[in-house]
Amino acid sequence: MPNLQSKWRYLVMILGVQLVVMALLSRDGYQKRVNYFFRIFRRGDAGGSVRNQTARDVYANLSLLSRGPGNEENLPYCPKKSPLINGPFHVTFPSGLTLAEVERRNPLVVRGGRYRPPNCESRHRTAIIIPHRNREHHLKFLLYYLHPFLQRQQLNYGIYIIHQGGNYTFNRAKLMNVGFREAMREEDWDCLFFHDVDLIPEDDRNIYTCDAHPKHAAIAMDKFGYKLPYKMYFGGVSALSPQQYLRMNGFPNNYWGWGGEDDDIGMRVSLSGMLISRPSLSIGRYKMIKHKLDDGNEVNPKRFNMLAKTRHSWKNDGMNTVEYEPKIMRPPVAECRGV
Ligand code: BGN
Repeated sequence: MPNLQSKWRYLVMILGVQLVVMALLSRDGYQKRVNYFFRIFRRGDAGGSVRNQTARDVYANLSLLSRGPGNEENLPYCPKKSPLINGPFHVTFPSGLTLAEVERRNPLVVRGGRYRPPNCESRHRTAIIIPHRNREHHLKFLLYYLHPFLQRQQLNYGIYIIHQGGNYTFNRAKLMNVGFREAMREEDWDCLFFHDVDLIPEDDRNIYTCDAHPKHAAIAMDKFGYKLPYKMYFGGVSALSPQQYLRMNGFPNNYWGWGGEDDDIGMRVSLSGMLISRPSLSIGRYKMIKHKLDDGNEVNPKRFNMLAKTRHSWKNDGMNTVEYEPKIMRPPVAECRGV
């Protein structure tokens, strides 16, 4: 039988162990892990199920919009905040979706993927630039969601698909430079969104207009657990005004294959004296269409060396050196520029 003294000793020991455990758990790293652990019990995942209860159909009520008989020259300006904004919407990838269906659901989009709000004069002109090759399957999903998403924001917009012809290795950043030049040739856009074809926005409060500094819109992607993979990440979807784009000499032309070009672009932002602006984590959310690495877009082994030289090369490689041979097509739901 333990006497009274040894009972006290046990009690003190247990209290001591508890204190040490609590001290360890309250340290930053442990706290995150413990919170994560408790969240799993509370709602099954990191926020997904709670959001889904309120997510709506991105096309809800859009069919009520139609062009009035009035004079289109004298429309009043659209309100500063669009009344059509709904917040989160459902994103799924149903089999059997066709471009004809996208066209049918977007009757106010005109040839070349252009749209203006029917009842008011938009305050913003935004071009969406989508680099593309062999991803028709992803493109139709992106267009299915992007058109109503942009219409909810009452933007005057145009969608440009920049298709890389031939079999040479894919060059995402150079295609963006081509898109910038071709889009600006056609219209005085005040903002350009550089958009991966496989990223679908999930919340229409993620407004596709430009900020005072280059914007990185894809801050929370499902493939990275809805948070930034690293602080300087600038990939997926970004937005720059023409002035900001030219100030950093556009994007690099020499990154062939996967990886590094977005880090180069992020470095150009700071090398040219600008900051990165971002929407909040709860709004800048994107779902990625799952796929394997494409043929012709192999990992670029030169990317480390190239990134090490960006601070010397950015002024000599970019919009001031881009060369290409354009071929232009105008399908109904997007403008298509092949190079
Ligand atoms: C990074 C890639 C980016 C890519 C992100 C997310 C590089 C350069 C190495 C210094 N950067 O590692 O291009 O967008 O991952 O996948 O590979």
